[in-house]
Amino acid sequence: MTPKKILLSIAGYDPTSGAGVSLDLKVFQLLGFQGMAALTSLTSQNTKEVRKVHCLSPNLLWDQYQALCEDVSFSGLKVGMVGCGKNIEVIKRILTDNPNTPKVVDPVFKSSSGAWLLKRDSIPSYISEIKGQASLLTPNLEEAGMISGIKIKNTEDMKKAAKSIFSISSIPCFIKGGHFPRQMVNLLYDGKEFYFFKKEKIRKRVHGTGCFLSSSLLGYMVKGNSLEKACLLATQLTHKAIKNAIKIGQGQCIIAI
Ligand code: PXL
Repeated sequence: MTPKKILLSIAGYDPTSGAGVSLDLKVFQLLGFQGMAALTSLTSQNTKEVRKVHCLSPNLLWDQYQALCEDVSFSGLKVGMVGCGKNIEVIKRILTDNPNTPKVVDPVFKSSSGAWLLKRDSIPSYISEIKGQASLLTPNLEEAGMISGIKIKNTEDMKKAAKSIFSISSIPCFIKGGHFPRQMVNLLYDGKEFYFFKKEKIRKRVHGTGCFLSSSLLGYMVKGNSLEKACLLATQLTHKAIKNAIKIGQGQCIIAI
């Protein structure tokens, strides 16, 4: 039996398992990988609201990473919620420690229920610290707007924002456009070309769709797909997951896999 490839999620813990490391681990498993995780933060939340973010210390994050990487090698890395500005430097160290590994950075700034998951004033330093150190950045429309300073209302604005994010970060950019009111369109900009990925809009409030899209993207990249093909496959899988999402509590639906 060939050993399973290992993917590492560096992210926060959501006790509902609707987002964060526990969702990432499920997505990695779904795609045939062994998932491992290093926690940046714990949250207190339910399907209705995020009540509190408890950021873990940079030393603890580094310790978790060190223990794993002294033992196993990772075929891919995903960074989700950083938790607080003081973890940015360790995240950068982990990314630079894995120069030839596919790395997806999901710049998670806010929860779908509106809570800040990384303070606004840490955003510019986060992007400049990780400059050139990942294979793909996966902001949603609001995050892409915050990074680029462009208010995104349509697909032309999306292109401008993707170009600007690439020039700021030196990282290819996949903007998740699930939050447009009338259409669902994602955009990849690899530094040369734009690729759009469209699906019909599903009118459902689902938690964790951004995490799902980014971790499935990493999985498809590590399976050897081109960036464009990985974006297509991840868009399709996420669409299916949203269709199948269930209302398990009193708030948003969660992806049940
Ligand atoms: O969906 C963004 C997100 C990511 N990671 C964690 C979260 C959330 C949103 O609540 O709690 C841990």
